[in-house]
Amino acid sequence: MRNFGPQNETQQHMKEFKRTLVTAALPYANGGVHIGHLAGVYVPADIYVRYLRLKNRPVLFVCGSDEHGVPITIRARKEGITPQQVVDRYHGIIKQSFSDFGISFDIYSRTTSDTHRQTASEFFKTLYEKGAFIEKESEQLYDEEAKTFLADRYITGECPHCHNPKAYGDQCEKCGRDLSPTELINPKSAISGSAPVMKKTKHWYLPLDKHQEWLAKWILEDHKEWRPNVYGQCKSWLDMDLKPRAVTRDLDWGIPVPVEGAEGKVLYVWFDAPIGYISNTRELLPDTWQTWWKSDDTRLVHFIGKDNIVFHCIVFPAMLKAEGSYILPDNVPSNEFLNLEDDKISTSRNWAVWLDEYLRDLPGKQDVLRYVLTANAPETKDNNFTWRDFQARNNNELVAVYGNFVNRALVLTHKYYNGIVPACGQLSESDQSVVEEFKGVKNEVERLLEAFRFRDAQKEAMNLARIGNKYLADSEPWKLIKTDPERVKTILHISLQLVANLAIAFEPFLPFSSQKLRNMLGMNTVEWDRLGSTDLLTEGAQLQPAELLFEKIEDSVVEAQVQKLLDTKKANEEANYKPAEVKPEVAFEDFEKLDIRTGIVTACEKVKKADKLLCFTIDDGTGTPRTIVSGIAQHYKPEDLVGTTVCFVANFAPRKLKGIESQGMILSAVNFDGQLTVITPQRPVKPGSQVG
Ligand code: B3M
Ligand code: ZN
Repeated sequence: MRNFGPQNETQQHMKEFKRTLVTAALPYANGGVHIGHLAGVYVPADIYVRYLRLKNRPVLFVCGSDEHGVPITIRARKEGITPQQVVDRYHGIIKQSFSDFGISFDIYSRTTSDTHRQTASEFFKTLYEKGAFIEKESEQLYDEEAKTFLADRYITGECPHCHNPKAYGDQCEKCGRDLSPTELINPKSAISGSAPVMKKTKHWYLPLDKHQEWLAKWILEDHKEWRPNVYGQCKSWLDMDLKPRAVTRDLDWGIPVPVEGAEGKVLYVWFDAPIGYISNTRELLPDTWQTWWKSDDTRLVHFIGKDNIVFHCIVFPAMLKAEGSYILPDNVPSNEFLNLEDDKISTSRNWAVWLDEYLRDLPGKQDVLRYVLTANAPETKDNNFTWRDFQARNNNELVAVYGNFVNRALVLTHKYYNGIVPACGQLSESDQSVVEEFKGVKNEVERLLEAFRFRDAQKEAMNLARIGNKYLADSEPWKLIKTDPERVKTILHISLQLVANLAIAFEPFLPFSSQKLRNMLGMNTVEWDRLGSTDLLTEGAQLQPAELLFEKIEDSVVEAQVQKLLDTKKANEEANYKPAEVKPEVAFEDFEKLDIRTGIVTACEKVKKADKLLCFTIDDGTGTPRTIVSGIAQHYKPEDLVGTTVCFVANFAPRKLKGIESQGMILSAVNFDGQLTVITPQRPVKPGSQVG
């Protein structure tokens, strides 16, 4: 039996709260959902909420699309449609993906809703009337032709660091550096192409410096239990001293600033978006939403990605505190990033696995992705998703451990007892120890889930299946059926109880498979508190036919996915390809020194102990075969080129390569991706013809 440690702080602390409000970061409605989003925010949040529901703790799970902000207006401009059309399209796609993957929000709304507009507007007004803002005039870049102020993203120019000519006013995507628009060389407005000028404008600022003191105490002293990455990021912000932050923008897409003299200005997207959590709660529960936001016995938990930490731990709490009637978050479990095949996930480079495409290619495999993303969750450090690992976890864990155990227990029960749960006899010592072992799993899974350690919690659930597999392998009922049939009944009885436990333990993690398994077992309800018990299925109960819970994923399936990514990479390289710089001038006489000729390849073979070399025999028209060794073995099979007319430098000084004397050099072109193609004449020519 394993040793289960004392309950940790979080678990004890939980008990003071009557209800939990869980929010998941509002995704920007300018693209779909990819595996990075799912792994970082939505799967862990969903596991947590499903768990709390199973524990019968009052919980609300709130999310929605974030539909304001400059990137949406840029997308709209690029596509020649309105920002509203952009967000309508993506809101639908995002909502569908979440529902397909079983992310069980109580509400998924949007920040263009009337409720949100009203809630955010009132919130701003309250702060304004309380004098919680400061007003400041500043100089900002202005497009005189388009008559509009320019968001940093709307200014392009040359990067002062890497000289990328297409850097943005806030960032250079080539070298990754953060920039400010005034640093750009030759800045231009992305709207009219004209050079922007400086113009005065007034904005409202949240003076975070005035909140510094209580924030520092609240986070650094009272919330030491926050994840180290979250706590550490907050600490470094606080150490740098907080500064006032503008909460309004000169933009025509967003919620109008509800005060006089603010025409043409909207709330900054990061001011209105977190209020979206409130608006969406209010939309769902128009009469009782305040219980979830304004009573001290509600626990507020924000699930977010690491790039959102400062907004959720510092800016939004300062807004809530300034308003005065709201609770503050109790925890902000933020994940690090998930990479894809060792490269940063990127929407603009399309380096991502999109959920809608995943389901098109791998229909019905939602739980496999949920499982792999949790098993690899970037909880403490950035992590990597690879298709090979995806396949291995499916085949070696879901199929070989979980699915295999379930299948063996069910198939044997059908074979020996027509699918009827057999009676349990006297427990042997080994039965006892198995029963003891899986009793402990419940506490352990709960302890880990309440500490937001989803990866380890899922491992514990999987451990139940390992216990089961080992139990069957050790007790070998298929051998005992002839000699000791009574004993087999007990073994299968216990195994089936274990299977039923698996359906419960995996319910928060793999809801689709749990449902399928429960159907096979005839379990209509999931009673989490009975996890670990041995009377989940009653003797004499009829089981449904066994179906496979998971299927093996073949090499060809993951190879196709890898190929899809390679194609993306190639398309990106192609899009970014620039021909190499032209070399310094040479005189015609120098060129004339080279004797380039054509010849026909009469034989070609691999050079032993050299991966890159092919040895060619060339008919160069002289009657004496010419040998040329060329480094193109990775681009051609030897037989591919026999019979082809190639061009070669005929007066190259002979050189020895791997013991073979090479008499010349075959000409080839290098593609942008490094692929070599030999140069052949466009019309037939005699071997030995001069090229020039
Ligand atoms: N829309 C940013 C993001 O997706 C964002 C979060 C808002 S949560 C209030 O990174
Ligand atoms: Zn740069």
